[in-house]
Amino acid sequence: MTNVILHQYAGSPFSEKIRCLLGYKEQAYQTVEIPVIMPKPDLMALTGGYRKTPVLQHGADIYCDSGIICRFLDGVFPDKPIYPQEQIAGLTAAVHWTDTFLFKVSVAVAFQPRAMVANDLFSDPAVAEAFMKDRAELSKGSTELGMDLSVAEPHWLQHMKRVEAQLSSAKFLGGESPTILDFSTYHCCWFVYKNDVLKSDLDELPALAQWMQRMAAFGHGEPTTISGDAAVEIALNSQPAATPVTSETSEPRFAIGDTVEVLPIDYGFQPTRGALLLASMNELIVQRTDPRAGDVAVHFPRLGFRVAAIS
Ligand SMILES: N[C@@H](CCC(=O)N[C@@H](CS)C(=O)NCC(=O)O)C(=O)O
Repeated sequence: MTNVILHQYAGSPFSEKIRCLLGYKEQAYQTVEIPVIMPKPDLMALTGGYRKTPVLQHGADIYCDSGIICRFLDGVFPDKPIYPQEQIAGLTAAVHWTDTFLFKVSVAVAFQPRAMVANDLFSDPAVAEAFMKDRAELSKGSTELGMDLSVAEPHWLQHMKRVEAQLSSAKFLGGESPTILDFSTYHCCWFVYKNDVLKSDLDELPALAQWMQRMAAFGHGEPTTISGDAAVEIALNSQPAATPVTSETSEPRFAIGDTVEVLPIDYGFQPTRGALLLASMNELIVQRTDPRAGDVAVHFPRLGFRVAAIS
């Protein structure tokens, strides 16, 4: 078994994308339930700054962002591949739009006032206040998370109708079998329609509702929970598999070995600092040494991240 550890929480849509993929790939894996809001000390020991959810760990290799996590999982569990090469440019663009713009739209739709009554997160005012404060911190300096419902709702409905039309003639968005676009679209739909108040909107979208059932039927694989501390210990007792690669670079401003910081370009601007190991078309890797986790290689997707000098 390839021992992967998913750092996640139950209500996280991007975690659902990964759980669903691990279900499709029929894999056993370990999970760490991480806090929904900061602080996340065990996660920080592994990532060195990146705070979003989910993160995947394989020994001392730490994968930040569902984009690189899905690529890694598809590589180590190659049965039922989800990145058909003959569609790769269009697919990558569609997935990026879905994980950024459509996700932002889905957040506004899922958190609309009529849906809040059925949202457990907001039943305790103190918890709700702490959550809102944390998410304000997450989106500090960014305009990428907030959208008015009056803008979001029509965009959501238009896309759901397009998805309905496409799924009326195919089992999956990828055709006969799912591609990464199915998993990206699914987590946005899951986030909106898991709310009982919004679920009835699916009555108008029967092909989409059936596709959601097909995606849900993949299950979540076989997860076993471990503590955050145990996961940090696993990193400490492992060596990163990633090694420096000088043969290709998507970052002409930096050389392999330079100390840099890597951070998302949309929101959650907490950087991870370390020595650049790889800057390829698909991936960035930095190596860092943590007092608790030891030497770790932290992986990011190239798309949606930037490399900067440490000021
Ligand atoms: N581009 C990231 C987005 C991840 C993201 O925004 N996750 C949300 C939860 S689903 C998050 O990090 N929220 C703040 C937190 O969990 O601290 C990915 O694909 O993994």
